[in-house]
Amino acid sequence: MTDKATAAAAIRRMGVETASWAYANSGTRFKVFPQPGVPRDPYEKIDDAAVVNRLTGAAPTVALHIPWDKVDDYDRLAKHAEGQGVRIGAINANVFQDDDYKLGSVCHPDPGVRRKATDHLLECIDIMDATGSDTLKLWFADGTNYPGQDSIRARQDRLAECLRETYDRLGERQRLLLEYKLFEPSFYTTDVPDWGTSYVHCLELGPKAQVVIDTGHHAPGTNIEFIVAFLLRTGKLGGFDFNSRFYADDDLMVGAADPFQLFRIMHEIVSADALAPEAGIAFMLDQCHNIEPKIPAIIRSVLNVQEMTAKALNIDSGALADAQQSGDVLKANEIFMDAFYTDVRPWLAELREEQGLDPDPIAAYHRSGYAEKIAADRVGGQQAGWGA
Ligand code: PSV
Ligand code: MN
Ligand code: MN
Repeated sequence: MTDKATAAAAIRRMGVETASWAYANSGTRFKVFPQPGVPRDPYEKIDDAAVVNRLTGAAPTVALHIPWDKVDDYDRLAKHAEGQGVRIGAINANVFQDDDYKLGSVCHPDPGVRRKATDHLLECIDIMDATGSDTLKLWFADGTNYPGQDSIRARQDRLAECLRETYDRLGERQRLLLEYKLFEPSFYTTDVPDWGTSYVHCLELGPKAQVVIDTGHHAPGTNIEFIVAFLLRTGKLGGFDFNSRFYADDDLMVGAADPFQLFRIMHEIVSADALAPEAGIAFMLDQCHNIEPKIPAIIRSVLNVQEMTAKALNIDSGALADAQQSGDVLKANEIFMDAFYTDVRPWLAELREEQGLDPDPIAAYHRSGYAEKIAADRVGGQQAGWGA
């Protein structure tokens, strides 16, 4: 078991990255229900992210999505973030919303479309340079809908070529994270459908390329913590897009559908000593708050990650190792479950008070008047995906 002081220090240092698009209006393909007070531009998204960080003390960075967060002056945007006490996190590229991308982007059969897509990825690295971001996050909607539609193998070659050009443009302290997703929007083949495909491309590219695990992007029943353990062991885990799923890419709040899974994932992180920021694992949220108010939902998500991490830190690792070594299956499982069932919320509330934070960040948000203020000030808030 990590001693209390060490566990407290680990929790205090852990940062959860929130996503700019989660502060904007979102919905399903059936309906977007607009909410009062949502940001009208990237500056206001950063303002909301800063509120989450101030209340939780645990969300120091915010991811951008280009071109949804396109601005004229990225240096100014980064300075605005800094002034609000947060930093720009991963830059998410978007090569899925133009008409040109109907048959794919970096895997498209037309070299002209691949050029356009790759140029966008390079532009995202320029934005990293301007904002101080060290992470390029790539998710490709590429794939096919019908057998015979395109060559599966040629598409892999095209992907590798575009990734190579992008990788070679990365600066010394920059990296690329390649995200996989089982299906959707393509339904027959997806060009990066699983961690294995992502892993092999990252391996070919080099040390600055790593896999990002979006917890919602797997087949039902997939053992995600196994993937976490495997990638950690090989130094190829770059981070997470956390969210919850009941069916597919539901993008619900992390820890809502299956807190036990989140605990198991965080146990792999803790036991591999990969929690500290120096380990380079990005704990990002990739969620959409379609019916619940966004800022409190994001606060709740940050707290859920914190809670399952605290439980993982609470595992009696010495006793667990002994039980494992002696083959005491029941004891090992009991130790594991004990930590999961132990309520760490009072301890986390104490920690917050020690940091000068409100022990209940959601109640503090409701008391702050911020929701009323933005509802009055901001008229015509953006939809996630605006301008793209
Ligand atoms: C689409 O599934 C997706 O949710 C991916 O997870 C990306 O990370 C995100 O959109 C933003 O592009
Ligand atoms: Mn994602
Ligand atoms: Mn997704």
